[in-house]
Amino acid sequence: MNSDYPLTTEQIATYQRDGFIHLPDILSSAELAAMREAVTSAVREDSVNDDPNRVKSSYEQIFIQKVNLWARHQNVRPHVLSKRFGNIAAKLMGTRARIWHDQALFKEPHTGAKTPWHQDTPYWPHEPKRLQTTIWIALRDATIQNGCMSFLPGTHQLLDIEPVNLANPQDLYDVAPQTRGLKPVTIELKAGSCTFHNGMTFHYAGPNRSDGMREAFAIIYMPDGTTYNGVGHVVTDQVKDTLKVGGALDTSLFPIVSD
Ligand SMILES: O=C(O)CCC(=O)C(=O)O
Repeated sequence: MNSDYPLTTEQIATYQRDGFIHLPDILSSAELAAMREAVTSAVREDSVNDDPNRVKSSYEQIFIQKVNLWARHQNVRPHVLSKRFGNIAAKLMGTRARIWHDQALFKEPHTGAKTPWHQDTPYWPHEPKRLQTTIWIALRDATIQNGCMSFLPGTHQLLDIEPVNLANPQDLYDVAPQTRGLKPVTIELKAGSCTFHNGMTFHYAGPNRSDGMREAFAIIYMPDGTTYNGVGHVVTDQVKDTLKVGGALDTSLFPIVSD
């Protein structure tokens, strides 16, 4: 997991122009099998107390989301701390990369709802917000039928848009009229392949209309030097006492993962 993935200067330029990139075969089949096993076991363990018969909120209907697995599950750690991914994130951002958090995103068969168009970074207690990047790894093939992702090219340049409420989404053209006329790029992924997207790029995933779980694992990176602005977030709220508003997010929960 620490061997380098060759990234060309064209790929870096494409990412910086569009705000996302598709990188095929980021994992060997053995690495994919190990990651799938680690992540699916962690999701299973973290779900033991969830009542399967509860009425799900509209947010919970989008996906099963388990955050920061690496901090609780030994088997997930090496995947999240992977230098291969961290070095790609650093090259795309143009700075050293720290982990912000990871998340399993499992869209349930038939019932998994669409993930509305949104940007990510506005939800995060970070300053500045321009470069954060997410690797979204397909643990099973991600297809149009089971809810693969789509991106709006160039929208990472839109820095002042009101955050979309994922539970009760506003119309994309109301929050970001500048996106009218842009053509979404939909990317189906083979298991073991990934996309990277800038946290400001508008993205979307369709509902899961298939018989199988859409299993994805995302690792989110922030540039070294990103500071904490004190806004509430599930990752930082748990360690609030160790953080200073205006101070760098540089504790052991946010390790450097690039050379
Ligand atoms: O997995 C999904 O449906 C959406 C993922 C997403 O929004 C993200 O990784 O930022």
